[in-house]
Amino acid sequence: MSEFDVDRIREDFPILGTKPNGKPLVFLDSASTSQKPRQVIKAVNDYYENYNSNIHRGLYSISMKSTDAYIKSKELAAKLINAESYRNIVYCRNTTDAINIIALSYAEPLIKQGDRILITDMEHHSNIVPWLMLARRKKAVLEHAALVDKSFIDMDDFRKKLENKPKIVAFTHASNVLGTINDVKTMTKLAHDAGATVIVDAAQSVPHMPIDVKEIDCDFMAFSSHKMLGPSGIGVLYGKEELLEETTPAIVGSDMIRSVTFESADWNELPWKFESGTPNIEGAIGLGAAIEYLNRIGLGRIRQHEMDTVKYALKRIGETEGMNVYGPGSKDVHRKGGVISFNISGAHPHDVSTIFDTEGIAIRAGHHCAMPLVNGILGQAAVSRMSFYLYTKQEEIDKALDAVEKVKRVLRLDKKR
Ligand code: C6P
Repeated sequence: MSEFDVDRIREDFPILGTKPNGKPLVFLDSASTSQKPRQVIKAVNDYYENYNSNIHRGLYSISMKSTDAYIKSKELAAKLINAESYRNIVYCRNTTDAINIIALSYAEPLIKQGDRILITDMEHHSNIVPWLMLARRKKAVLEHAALVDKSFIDMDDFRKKLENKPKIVAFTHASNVLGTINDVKTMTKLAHDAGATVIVDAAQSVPHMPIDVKEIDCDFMAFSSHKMLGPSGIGVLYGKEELLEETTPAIVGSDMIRSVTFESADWNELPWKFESGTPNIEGAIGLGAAIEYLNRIGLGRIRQHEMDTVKYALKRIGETEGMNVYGPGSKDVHRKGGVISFNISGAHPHDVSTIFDTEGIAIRAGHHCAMPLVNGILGQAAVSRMSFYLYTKQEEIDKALDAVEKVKRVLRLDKKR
């Protein structure tokens, strides 16, 4: 196998050659959204320039071409996560949308007064609020499994809460704040043994590591194209066929219908019955190109590169005074994705981010849409976060650590200590 050549990979990403503040862009915010390679941009352009047309509707050649490209994209998405077929792949807007679709269509009729829904303390708002609203509508109970060491799901607490027989158990595969990679296979098995339906939020895992839904055995999985080199506005809801079959769609109209009269309507076959209205065709085509790109590089190698990057970053941070890191440390790097949240003693994360920006370095600062975790468990109003991807270079970590020193100088933190 050829060497993992980051410089060669970076050539495919036009934006990485730009200088937003007169300084080369150091993009350390891929957990928020990833950059896009030329191959994805070209695939989207090619659709618009050469065969822009609606899918499933036209009996003319360019419409058939766009339909074929749309289905090919779904086949690639299915293969990426080892789903049985493209019938298991529903395209929607993003991870948030996918989880809402499950909550509003599958879970809505299932959950009754007094039922329990179990999530965890490290969830993103997208995997909290749809369940919170459902619990409120049904007078059900939303429970959340605790963490140990402010880093890992407390499996004893998870098991204990499963004794209450929740009907829905939903958890993230990888935390967007801590970086923690959860043992979703074991969690799914435990939840199934307790009789629950399992939803995995894979927004931060599918882009970064090999995933096998058959091995995990989850019932539903959600992820977003924009975090995996693809366009925004398109996301994936994977579902087991029998569950998708038995679910009545919540959003109806247009092509998701087989037949309609003024008295009744019945649904199209899978996966179309969950895709009402004209879908994001260019997004699907771009996502297909993104998956082909990821396959060419290899997700196993991307995961290894990110682990090496995290290891290096944690070592450099360990040598730097005044930095607090959240989530698993160096000894647990095999359980941590390419995400490092940190604070610099005495500096507000918004100031940190602004000062980093003067050096061309993009990081995210705030609650990262995980307020119960950041404000509650970590006890912070906000944290700064660097996140990595296949194009991240070690010298970019060095630049970030130089920027930490600049933060200390600008805010005169050394004098305050
Ligand atoms: N996290 C971040 O900067 P959407 O926005 O629907 O594509 O993804 C939502 C989502 C769901 N689950 C997890 C674990 C996530 O990390 C995200 C998105 C971004 O961390 C934007 S808040």
